[in-house]
This record gives sequence, C-alpha cells and structure tokens, in this order.
Amino acid sequence: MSKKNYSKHDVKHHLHPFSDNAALQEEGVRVMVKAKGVYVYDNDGNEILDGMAGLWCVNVGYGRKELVRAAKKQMEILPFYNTFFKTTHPAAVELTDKLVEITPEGFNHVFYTGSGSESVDTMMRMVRHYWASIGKPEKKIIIGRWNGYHGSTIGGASLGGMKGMHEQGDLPIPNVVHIEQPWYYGLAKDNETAGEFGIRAANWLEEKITELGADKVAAFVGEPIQGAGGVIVPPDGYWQRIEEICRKHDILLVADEVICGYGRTGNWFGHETFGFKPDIFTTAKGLSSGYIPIGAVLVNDRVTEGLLAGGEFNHGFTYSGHPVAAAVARANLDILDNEEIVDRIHDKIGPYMKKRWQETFEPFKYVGDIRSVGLMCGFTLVKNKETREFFPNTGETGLICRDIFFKNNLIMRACGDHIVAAPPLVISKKEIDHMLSIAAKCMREFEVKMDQILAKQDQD
Ligand code: PXG
Repeated sequence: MSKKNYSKHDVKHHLHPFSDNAALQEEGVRVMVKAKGVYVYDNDGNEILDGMAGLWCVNVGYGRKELVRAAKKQMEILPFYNTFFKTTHPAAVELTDKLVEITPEGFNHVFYTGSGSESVDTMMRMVRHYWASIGKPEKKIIIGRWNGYHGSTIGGASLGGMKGMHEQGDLPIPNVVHIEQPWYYGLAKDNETAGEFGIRAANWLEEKITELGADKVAAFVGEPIQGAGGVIVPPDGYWQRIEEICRKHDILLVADEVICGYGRTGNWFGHETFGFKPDIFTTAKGLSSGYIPIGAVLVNDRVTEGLLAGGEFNHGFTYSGHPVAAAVARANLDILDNEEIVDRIHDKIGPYMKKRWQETFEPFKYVGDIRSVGLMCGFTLVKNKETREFFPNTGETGLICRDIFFKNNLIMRACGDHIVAAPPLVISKKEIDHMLSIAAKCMREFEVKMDQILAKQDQD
C-alpha cells in the first residue's frame, strides 16, 4: 500500500471521533506524517502551522527529544506496573512530587487517569463519594454549564453542555444539571456592563442551587475558560462570585483544567489566572503535552481528608499512574518549568498574541467578539457586527471559515461560529506573525465568499 492511499484506505475501517464517517468514506482524510516545533506535515509534503497544538495539548511543541528519551528509558526499565494493590514505582512518585510542587498551596494529592474524560468521571465519582464519606450522601447533584465540554464518556458528556451530545444516548444521566454559560457578547442585556453581566451569570448558579436545595447539590464544575465551547472568557468578577456562592452553600467548586492547565492561560492553571480556589481540578492534555495519554485529578486537603475517612474508593483504571506516561509527563513538566515557558506566556507571548489577534481580526466585517487570554484565542463570526446579528444555522459559517484556513495550511478550529486557536506554548513572535498573516489572507477569502453567499440568499 503506497502512502498516497492512506487517505482513502484509512476510512474503510477506521471510525473517526466527532466525524460524519459516511462523508469521510467519500472525502478521505488528511494524512499527517511528522511534526516539528509548531508545524505538522502531511503526506503531500505540505507544511501546516498547527494553531491548535494538536487538540489544545502539545504545549511544549513537537519533536522534543527529552520526552522521547524519557519514554524509551522507562519502557526499558519498567514498561508497566499497576498502582492498585499496595504498589507504586519511581516514575509515579517523581511525577506526583512535581505536581505537588507546581500546584497551588493546599493541593497535595493526585489521582491518575488516562485522559481528560477519565479525569472528569473520576472527579464526578469522587465528589459524590466525598459527601457520602462525610455523612451527606444526599448531596449528589453536579451542576455544569451549557456549552461546557467535559469529555465523551457518559459522565463527561452528561456534565458537558453540548446539546448535540445529549441527543445521542439519553444524556444527561440523573443528577447532572446545567446553568447558562457566562458569554457576555452573546447573552448580555442592552447597556449591561461586562462586570454586571458577570455577576448576573454567576448568580444563575445560586438560583439553581436554591431551586434544587443546597442539601442535594454536590459540586459546581466549570472550565476557567470554556475551550471547545469556543474560548468563552468569563468577565472579571464571575469566578469570584461563583466561589462565594459555592462557599455560602457548601458546594464543592471544581475547575476542569483539561485545556486551561499547564501554562495555557499564562499561569500553571487557569484558576490562578482568574484568582479563585477550587477544591478539585481535573487535568490531562498539557500534562504530557499530548505525547502520551495521561490525566490527573488534583485534590485539595479538605476533600482528601473526607475521602480518607471514607475507606476504600472503589475506582481506578488499569493505566492509572502508567509508568511510561508518568515518566513522559514528568519530563514535560520539567521542560515547562526549566524553560520558564509559563512565565513567557504570561509576560511576553500572551500579551503579544492578544494585541496581534485583536488587530488582525478587528477590521473584518463578519467578526464580532474578539478574545484572547494566554494562548487561548477566539472570535465569533457574525452576520452584522453593529447589530450583533448571528448567522442562521450556527456552525455552518464556522465550518466554511475553518475549511479556508485548513486549505491554506493553517489549523484553527470552528466551535459553532466561534473560530479559535491555541498554538503550542513555544510559538515565537515571528511564528505568531506568520500564523496571523495566513489568517488575515484566509479571512479576506472568507469575506468574499460570504458576500457571495449572502448576495445569493438575498436574490432567492
Ligand atoms: N474536559 C475538557 C475541558 C476538555 O476540553 C475533556 C475534558 C476530555 O478530555 P479527553 O482527553 O477525554 O478528550 C476535554 C477535551 C475540540 C476538542 O475539538 C476538545 C477536547 C477533546 C477533543 C476535541 O475542541 N477537549
């Protein structure tokens, strides 16, 4: 089989995630063969700027030999052993030490998983077990947000607020409910300031708790910045008010840091960027920069104490604390730390991106809300930016735009009609300029195409 056939051959037998697999049978898929720095290369020899760091995860960039060496060494010494039955191994111990070092004060315990979804499901079981352990088993309800994304397992998909996911397979499961997302541009009232909206949006949590009864609610879970929902950045003050409400009603506060963690927002964790203290936070992706699957749930002292009182927690995965994954994750955290990558995002690259992102997209007439924190960037495609009129059939326009980027060898994501980017944290200023010059060219092409589509719709 020649390499050229991979595209069509793949889809004969491979069912792809979040894809219309019937359509892929016709179209084939793009075949990526190698990567270096912020670029990936397909089997036609195209150099593609990866503005999404894989899937929001390749924080240290592609081609890091240190991670390859860590994996090889660990595979040779101890490729697998479990952490279930009164056992551990040096790789897990070394990773745990590093995690305790980089996480904020009060976080001294880690539960390992194999992915973000497993981290979220672990957290959901953990918060219920925590309340049961301290004598409040009726506190079971977990509150998430519409348009949040927390993974694809039954727990994660239930907690997430993606209606298209709920439609498939009778979700959400019982005792998982949602409040509206804190999206100022889309949901504010006329003349409402961002600050006022942020408080109103946080108060939706209090209203929900009151409706359900605080004695029934276990936790509130949110991404510090909603990622797959389209890089929805909450207004200042939102998270402080959420924290206040959780404390007042004795509800656990959980940050899902699967995207925001490990430097993406300019601090080690997104909740530090927004200045709040969760009780638990879930992570994956950037923990190993995507080089190998691994996730971790970080648990504060209060919750740990409750869990320890509860006897055995009947939960765990074969690959919890997998030695090779742990060794790679440790090497990855060492790179982030030793090369001061998080500080670089905070002080230099994040602010540079924010300015350049704003000035690149601002001039385009179909671009509304423009936002950027660290290296999480987004904007929203709108039909009329004066009146904030959105395009009908949410998602269609986003895909038109996304496909133009893709065709021009720049990977950015469409989340509905939000266009987002999250490049590797090692991207240079020059590479940001390059990325945004391609993006501007794509947006000109997109504008012409949309003018034609809208003119035709007017005629019909
Ligand atoms: N929580 C959050 C906040 C996530 O972003 C998960 C949990 C689940 O992680 P796993 O490792 O099980 O996929 C995620 C994952 C996208 C996209 O297209 C985003 C994610 C995954 C796949 C695609 O934006 N986020």
